[in-house]
Formats: sequence, structure tokens, C-alpha cells
Amino acid sequence: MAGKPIFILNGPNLNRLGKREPEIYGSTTLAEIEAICRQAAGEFPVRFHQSNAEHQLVDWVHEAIDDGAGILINPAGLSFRSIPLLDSLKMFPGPIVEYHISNIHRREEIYHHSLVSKVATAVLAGLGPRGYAHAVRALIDMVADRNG
Ligand code: DHK
Repeated sequence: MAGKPIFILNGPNLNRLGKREPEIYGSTTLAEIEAICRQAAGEFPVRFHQSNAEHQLVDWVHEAIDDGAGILINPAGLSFRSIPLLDSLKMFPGPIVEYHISNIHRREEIYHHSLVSKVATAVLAGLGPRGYAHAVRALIDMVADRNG
């Protein structure tokens, strides 16, 4: 029987990657990022999702609470203002890796204080689209460490 999957969750506007501010986010599409994640995960099961809706991300975190081994989340703009998303992540018992394509700390002030970072096990930012692979591997290592 396959083990519990990692949930890879992507927030608002990330469906526009490839066309969205390529000088910041590159030209890699979200579909290409999903392929990068699945390749990095190897045999480890993956649930990959994106939504522009806060409630949908909260619902996926609830699914992960019940059935997930770990969460990799790029909350995008929800990073900075979403108490509901933060509250849902607080309930998750496993490791959480927060990932941002850009280095949010080098950008405008509004991007400097992520609420999600208050609950994330680890935070990665600025490695570009390919950085998702590093985040996936780090999360799987954390899951393995917890499982002994
Ligand atoms: C993506 C977004 O949509 C922004 O709101 C964040 C993040 C940065 C990223 O770099 O992946 O501030």
C-alpha cells in the first residue's frame, strides 16, 4: 500500500507562471513545476494543487491533516495576510516547507513578513522555479527523519 502523500500547495496567481512577471518568476509554467516536483519526489506519492481561493487551500490543508505526510506550500500572496491559512497549518502534525520562487526579503516591504513562516518547519526563497525540487527533497528527508 502506498504511504501518505506529500501535499504541494500553490496559492493565488501561480497558475499564471510562465507569463506572470517573468523577470521575477521566470518563464517556467506551473505544469512544468509540477513535473519538476514529481521528478524530485521519485516514488514518493504527491498531491499537487493550485488555487486562487483561500478557502480551497485551507480545505487541502485539512485533507493533509487527515492524510498527508508533509506539506510544501507556496502560499503566494496569502503568505502575508491569511489568518485562516495560518490557523489550518497550525493543525498539521507533520513537517511544513514554505517555498517562494523569488527572494521575498529582497522585494517590496509588503512581501517581507510571511505569517506562514511562523508555523513552517523550514523556509526557502529565491531559488527560482527549479528550487521546488530542493524543497521537495528537503520535505521528504524531514518526513523520513520523523518516521525513523
Ligand atoms: C509568489 C507570489 O505570488 C507573491 O505574492 C509572493 C511568491 C512571492 C514567490 O516568489 O513564489 O510574494
